[in-house]
Amino acid sequence: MSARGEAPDAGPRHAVAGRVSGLVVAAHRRHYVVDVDGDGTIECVLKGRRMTLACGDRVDVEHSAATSAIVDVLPRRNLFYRSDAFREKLLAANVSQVLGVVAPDIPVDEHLLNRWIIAAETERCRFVLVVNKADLAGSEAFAARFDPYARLGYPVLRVSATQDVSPLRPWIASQHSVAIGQSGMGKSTLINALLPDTQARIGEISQALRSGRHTTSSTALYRIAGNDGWIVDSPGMTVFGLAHCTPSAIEHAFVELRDLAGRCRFRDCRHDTEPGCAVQAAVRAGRIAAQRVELLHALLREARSAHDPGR
Ligand SMILES: Nc1nc2c(ncn2[C@@H]2O[C@H](COP(=O)(O)OP(=O)(O)OP(=O)(O)O)[C@@H](O)[C@H]2O)c(=O)[nH]1
Ligand SMILES: [Mg+2]
Ligand SMILES: [Zn+2]
Repeated sequence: MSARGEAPDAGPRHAVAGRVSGLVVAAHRRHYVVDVDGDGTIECVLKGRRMTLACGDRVDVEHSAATSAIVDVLPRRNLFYRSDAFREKLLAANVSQVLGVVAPDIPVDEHLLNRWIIAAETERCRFVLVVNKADLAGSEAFAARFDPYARLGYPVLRVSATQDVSPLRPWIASQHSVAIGQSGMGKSTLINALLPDTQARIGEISQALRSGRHTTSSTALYRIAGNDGWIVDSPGMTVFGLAHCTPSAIEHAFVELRDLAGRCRFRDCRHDTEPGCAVQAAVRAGRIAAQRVELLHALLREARSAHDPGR
């Protein structure tokens, strides 16, 4: 990886030439760091323009003293990413759990948070909301704001990356997690606290010296010692496009609507003003949040125009 300090320290370099397999642990544009299972790391380029890789991908590398190239990618369980009409931003591959991180000192974009949940559901990942900076004044009242997400079934964990991350520990063991959130919520600090041995690998300090800001600029994967779990740190985001999700995938990602599937009078009900709509009936009865149904409509409008622009 280029020495711009954006990738974590690659650690001891894998020494033996030949074909080896490993795990992508850092990704920045088309440069990657591959962790050769327990035997050092290799900085690689990716040959061929068709593939794009993410942290968490398992790959084969053709390694020599002169160059190292990724020549094959193993099939993925899933790919967690965001997208708009123009491009895709890969966050991690083979993910089992998405950790959405919020904190009381930065205005939370709840629309964004809901998009993370939809993206996690569509990739069949568990979504956990991490309410960080529990040490700050007002944190308890702030955390209460997320009770509706707990009622939907999403774990809401209150932690302090600087004082106590123990409530989060049992949730990350043996999981393949990706931490996402707006900038400054404490994703990198949380990972440092959870995995102290890997602290040196977080490329924050050199970066802070360069720009004066502690911000993550590319994704990086950190293994959990003692099990096969890992956590991916990702750069802070302000948008999360779901252009890759079909309307039906989006509808299915709303957990509270699953029980109502097929209950509307019309099979093609858009849950808007149609008579006999079970979703609107549940909103009137207070069983479903009107805000979530508004979000559903906004996302469906977006998805319909992305997947069928003529409509
Ligand atoms: N008081 C307090 N401060 C915290 C806590 N966690 C993180 N911080 C501070 O919040 C700031 C941002 O933390 P980072 O870990 O860099 O945040 P990030 O989410 O990784 O940000 P990006 O990389 O820009 O996306 C830093 O100054 C941290 O020291 C916490 O639990 N309590
Ligand atoms: Mg960070
Ligand atoms: Zn309906």
